[in-house]
Amino acid sequence: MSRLALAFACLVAFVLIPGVAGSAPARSQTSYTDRTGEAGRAPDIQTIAVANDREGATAIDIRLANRTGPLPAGEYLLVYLDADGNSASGAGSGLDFLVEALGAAPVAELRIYRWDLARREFTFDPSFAPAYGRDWGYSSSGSLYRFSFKRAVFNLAPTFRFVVAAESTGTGTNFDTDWAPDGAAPPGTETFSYRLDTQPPVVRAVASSGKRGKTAKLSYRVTDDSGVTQEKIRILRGSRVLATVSTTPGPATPGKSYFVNWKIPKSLKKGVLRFCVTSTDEAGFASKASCAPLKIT
Ligand SMILES: [Ca+2]
Ligand SMILES: [Ca+2]
Ligand SMILES: [Ca+2]
Repeated sequence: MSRLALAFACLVAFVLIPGVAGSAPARSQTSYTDRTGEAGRAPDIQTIAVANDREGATAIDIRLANRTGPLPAGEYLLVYLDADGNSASGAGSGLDFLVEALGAAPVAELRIYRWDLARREFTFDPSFAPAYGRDWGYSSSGSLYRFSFKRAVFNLAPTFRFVVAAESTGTGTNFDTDWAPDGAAPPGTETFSYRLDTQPPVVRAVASSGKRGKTAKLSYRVTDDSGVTQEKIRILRGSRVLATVSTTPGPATPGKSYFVNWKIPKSLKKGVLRFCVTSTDEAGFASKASCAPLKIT
């Protein structure tokens, strides 16, 4: 599968022709969708996007279909976390923590609750409060509402699960709630699952060849725990970089071969060059370089 070239730098006046076939859509995060129009008076969850960086800082971005700006008083956004990824610990389907943002424009009130096995309820845990703003936080921008936290705050398992709820209080105990996923509504058992990107990609360049004046396919294999990477390919004679090709983010599927196109200048001498591939994922991890011969005929 060809990789789309993002940009190129051209040294010694070489011409680069980026690969054009089989482009993959860029993906910066894992996205989840919820129905709209089913929330009653509650904030209506439309999409949720989760991403993490290489320090383990994780963001859950909730897009609401029917709200913009800070939530008003009486409305809540709730994120339940199955932090240990173990359905046997925690409430219901295994939910260990509850992060609550209570709308009270312009500044929301934030609280973290921990599942209390003895009391069979989520109990406010004030020990999280001092780290607010440093290790975890909440913000909103337009119709996007973000919960963010470092992995260590909840000791997140590599694959953790979560549920989002949006609530609006009516009179007395009269709540409207939008659950995502729908099947999480009590006594539901459904959750979303997110796999943290914790490992750098592994890339292997594969010996390639091409004729002068023609387009060479520079081949490689790449895998990553996120499934999405982008590559930088350098073409070298000795230690001298003749050209560089970069790709846009695309799938990194085990067992698949990828390539970028490089137009070999007619003036290039026959012989064996080298090309080296490095891969980065969207969390910011970088692979070691892998190099292979590039035979010019
Ligand atoms: Ca919804
Ligand atoms: Ca659990
Ligand atoms: Ca990774």
